[in-house]
Amino acid sequence: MALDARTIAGLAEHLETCELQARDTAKITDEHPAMDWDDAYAIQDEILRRKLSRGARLIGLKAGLTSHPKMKQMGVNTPVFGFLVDRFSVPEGAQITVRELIHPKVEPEIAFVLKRALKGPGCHIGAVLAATDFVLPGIEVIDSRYRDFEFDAMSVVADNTSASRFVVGGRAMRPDEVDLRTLGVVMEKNGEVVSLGAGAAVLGHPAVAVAMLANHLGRHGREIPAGSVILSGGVTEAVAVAAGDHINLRVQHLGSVSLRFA
Ligand code: OOG
Ligand code: MG
Repeated sequence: MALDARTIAGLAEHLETCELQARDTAKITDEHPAMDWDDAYAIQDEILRRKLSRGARLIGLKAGLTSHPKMKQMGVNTPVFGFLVDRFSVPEGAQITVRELIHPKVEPEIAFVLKRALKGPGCHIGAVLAATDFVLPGIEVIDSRYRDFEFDAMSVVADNTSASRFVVGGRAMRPDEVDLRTLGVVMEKNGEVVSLGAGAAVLGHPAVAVAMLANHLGRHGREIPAGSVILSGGVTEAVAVAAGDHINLRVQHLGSVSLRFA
């Protein structure tokens, strides 16, 4: 750790205030170039602690920057992990008020729901599939608190990996009923196809992202709890949205899920 506890608490407060007030900020490594990975995750943990102390519930976790299209788009080439609280979750077909956000983008994702906890180190694709109750389509709404989505890996980790809102829906299927690698993903904005991909875009198999998450948590003596929803990371580049937009995500065999922006 390069930062002291007060600096970490101050940065967490700053980033969370930006989130709650829909204001952007410069990336925090500009002012704290010595910041390391442990600091970045400690800031994220402190943001979670703040939310839990105000009554939020931890409902899931996310992996991000797990596909080449996403890594290339953001200029960051390491997967990152974040948390999902109840307030981020919106119902199928929900309307999201753009004014409450800074510069939202949407990404098509494969979501996992676990029936058993997963603990690293040594977690692998087989363990993930065995512990998965079902998979389903999800749209993640990301909203980096950093100006123009300009960040590096540590800054984005501190900012809870741009987590903002998400919806899961469609048809839930057991992981042995679908081939998650060849699963086709089609995202439409206002009826036009804006991104296309297949599950394999995420680290060769989206379950690998979940295994990496379990191994990441395992290094800190933590696990992915049973019942968690896990977003495995954008399959394609994220797409900017504005008031009036309608987003529909169709995933092969898993039906579709949609969101509106107003
Ligand atoms: C970071 C979050 C990335 C994903 O699915 O790749 C992410 C960002 O791009 O702002 O959630
Ligand atoms: Mg994402």
